[in-house]
Amino acid sequence: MPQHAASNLPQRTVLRAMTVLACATPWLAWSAPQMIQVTTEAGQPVPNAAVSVLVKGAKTTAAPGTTKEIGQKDKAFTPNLLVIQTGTQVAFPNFDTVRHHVYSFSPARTFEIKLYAGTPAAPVVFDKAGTATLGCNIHDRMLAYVHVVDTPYFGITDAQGKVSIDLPDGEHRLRVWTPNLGEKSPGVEQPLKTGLPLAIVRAKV
Ligand SMILES: [Cu+2]
Repeated sequence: MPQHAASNLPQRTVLRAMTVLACATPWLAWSAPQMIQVTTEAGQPVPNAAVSVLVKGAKTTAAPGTTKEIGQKDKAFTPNLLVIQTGTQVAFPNFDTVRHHVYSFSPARTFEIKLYAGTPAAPVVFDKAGTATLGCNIHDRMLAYVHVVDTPYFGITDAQGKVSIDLPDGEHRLRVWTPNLGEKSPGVEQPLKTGLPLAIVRAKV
């Protein structure tokens, strides 16, 4: 009988420790890939849509030094839509032999990188949620968007309008933004409950 009680004790302690850990860090527990599909109201898949998921308790800003990139190649931005977490810095390497002059007049992030070749020395930090529209002073047709979100959970839909995001189990808020909505729009928001093989978002985007 004493032997039985003794062998039970460590197990119970471990269980209690796991419960405490799970309660203290709910956003780390039970993360799993959640497939999401964005469609129009008529059911047509929406490719190249920015999808972000707001999870209570999750960190709003990126780890210091987080860096992403928008290159310029063949007189185009690549990618032409970048989704990043608040606090991320973006580098703008120029892979063309011609010079570019990248700018944004958007309230989310106003900046200008005057005529340059190669990689400009300093990346641009995006420290506010929202969308910045990017252009080039030399090449009017160059256009890109940096969509900045206050969550580490985000992605961009593929040709089928689908994106897989690793999410903690639970009920969250999902937000979809596309260039059609314009930079002033925060995006279309709706609830998202994890667990379905495919969460379909029908929205006017
Ligand atoms: Cu240019």
